Amino acid sequence: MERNKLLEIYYNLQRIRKVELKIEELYHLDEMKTPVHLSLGQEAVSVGVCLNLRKEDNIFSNHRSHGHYLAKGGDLKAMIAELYCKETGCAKGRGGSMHLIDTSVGHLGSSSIVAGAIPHAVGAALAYKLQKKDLVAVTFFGDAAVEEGVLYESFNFAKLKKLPVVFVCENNYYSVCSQLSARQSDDKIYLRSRGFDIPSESVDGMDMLKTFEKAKRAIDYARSGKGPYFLEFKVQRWRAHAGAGDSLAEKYRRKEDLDKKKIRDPIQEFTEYILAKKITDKNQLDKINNDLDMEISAAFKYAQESPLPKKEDLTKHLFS
Ligand SMILES: Cc1ncc(C[n+]2csc(CCOP(=O)(O)OP(=O)(O)O)c2C)c(N)n1
Ligand SMILES: [Mg+2]
Repeated sequence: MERNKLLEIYYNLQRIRKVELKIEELYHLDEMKTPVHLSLGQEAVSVGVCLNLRKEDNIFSNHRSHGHYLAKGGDLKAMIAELYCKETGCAKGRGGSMHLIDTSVGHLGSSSIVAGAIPHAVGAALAYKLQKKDLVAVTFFGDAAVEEGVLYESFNFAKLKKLPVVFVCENNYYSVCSQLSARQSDDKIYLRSRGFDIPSESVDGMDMLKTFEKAKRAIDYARSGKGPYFLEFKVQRWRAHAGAGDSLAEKYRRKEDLDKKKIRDPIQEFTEYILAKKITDKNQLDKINNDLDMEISAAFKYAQESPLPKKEDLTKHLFS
């Protein structure tokens, strides 16, 4: 991979990581009046998928949405302002963390309804096909969405019409506090599309390069007119299901999730790789990180200083 691409990946990974660490740091102040679902540990999937997309391609996301929004190029200030429920937020303060949207960069929205955004992506892909556009739609969802019937209806329709849609499952083995093993008879989620004759793969989502490569292949496949593709990324959710802090962790986590030796960091692994390959050096990475810190501080300041929506406007910009 080219040097610039590797640095772009590093920048995007660190941007998501640092933004979420800052959210976590400030969340206890209770100024962000929104639930938050942090994707710390899962950053490689957002980056690997979105950096293979064009600006005009569309993504559809779920409640764990910050990484998807940022990697697709969503405006950072507008995202943080949305978390503070301010008028300058990307959903004008009406949506909060689970309803991020930035149509200018092809992020057509997150939905808090588990599996809710899957048929939206299929609909977008149908539109591309009817309009003869060579665009791709991607839908991100978690392992709990595999328990929703609409996923299988979407597989069926996408295959029937040979639509350019890539289904991306981030399998972190949890639905809130319920382990996958308590909900499904096996963990081979990638096999679920095979009954519809949709090709699929299970990928180590903690491995940045593998994630990028498999996402590229799936997106190229869909763009070339061959039809839908399904990717399951196995990832680690480092934090609580929602909020900041995981006081219940000991009660519901698998032993291996609590074993420090088994916890992996996709960013650390990737950083070690680019340093070992002499793609960059520590000084250059420090500069990237300092610039990110400044950008993120400015975004929080902007959000904190932005006005709340006016009382008389509260019923505007809503739809159902
Ligand atoms: C249709 C529906 N059922 C239940 C919920 C409550 N709920 C919110 S998040 C969640 C678990 C989601 O787990 P998963 O899809 O694996 O994503 P993760 O949180 O692990 O990223 C549930 C059950 C919901 N939002 N929507
Ligand atoms: Mg999950």
